[in-house]
Amino acid sequence: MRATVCLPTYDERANLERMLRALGDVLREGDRVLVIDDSSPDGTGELADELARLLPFVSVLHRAQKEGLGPAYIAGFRRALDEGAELVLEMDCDFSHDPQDVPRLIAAVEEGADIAIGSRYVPGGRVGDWGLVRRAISRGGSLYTALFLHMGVKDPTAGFKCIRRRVLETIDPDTISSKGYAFQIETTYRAKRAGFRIVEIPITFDDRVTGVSKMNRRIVLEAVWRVPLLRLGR
Ligand SMILES: Nc1nc2c(ncn2[C@@H]2O[C@H](COP(=O)(O)OP(=O)(O)OP(=O)(O)O)[C@@H](O)[C@H]2O)c(=O)[nH]1
Ligand SMILES: [Mg+2]
Repeated sequence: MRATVCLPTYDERANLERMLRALGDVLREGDRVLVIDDSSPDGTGELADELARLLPFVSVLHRAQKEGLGPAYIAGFRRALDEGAELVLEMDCDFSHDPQDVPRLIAAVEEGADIAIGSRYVPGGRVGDWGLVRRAISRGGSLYTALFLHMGVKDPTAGFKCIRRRVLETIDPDTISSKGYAFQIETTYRAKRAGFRIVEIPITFDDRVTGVSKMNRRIVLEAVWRVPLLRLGR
């Protein structure tokens, strides 16, 4: 099944080339990478265009402004589906997600799952060099989500996923207004409620090596108020 890796970028100039080449090493004939850049001030978008000329499996979607991960992914999903992808992947461009794990996520869906989540919190999964505060926020977010949504997913805020085309066609991501972690929770929740089969594949998650984090308080607080609303079906 043909896969498209959606790779949202904002100021990832230092990571982009190495990431695209690493993905090129693991992807199969016909698989693609779609860089979704929100006019990064550091020129990531222009670099992506240059790399797309060199690497035939790469395309670039330029967006006018930074609106958060959710809107970037929604635009990317639409493009990937229009271009015929059977599998759509989500992945960060900061090497927190190891490109070497991509084939395992793809295989899980090809073997029958509807969504494969690269999970830090199932046996065999781990978080590398994150500080105590980030660990606490991430763990707390997982427990909080479990309390309200009962999805049986150990890592509901994970941003490393392989999603079957049919799932995206069913859950209508265009109507998801969440921007940050809540976007990840909501996509998985909609899929679960629609009866799709979700599996978690253990991964090691490492902190970004270069570049600056875009995580902020607003992204965390958005998840805090949105998760109970999801439960209420709003
Ligand atoms: N297009 C786009 N990409 C974004 C936006 N915000 C973050 N990204 C990208 O999304 C991925 C994840 O963002 P990070 O800054 O690593 O956020 P995080 O993983 O929650 O935080 P850290 O663990 O601290 O790195 C990276 O590839 C970012 O460049 C955005 O508003 N638009
Ligand atoms: Mg990151």
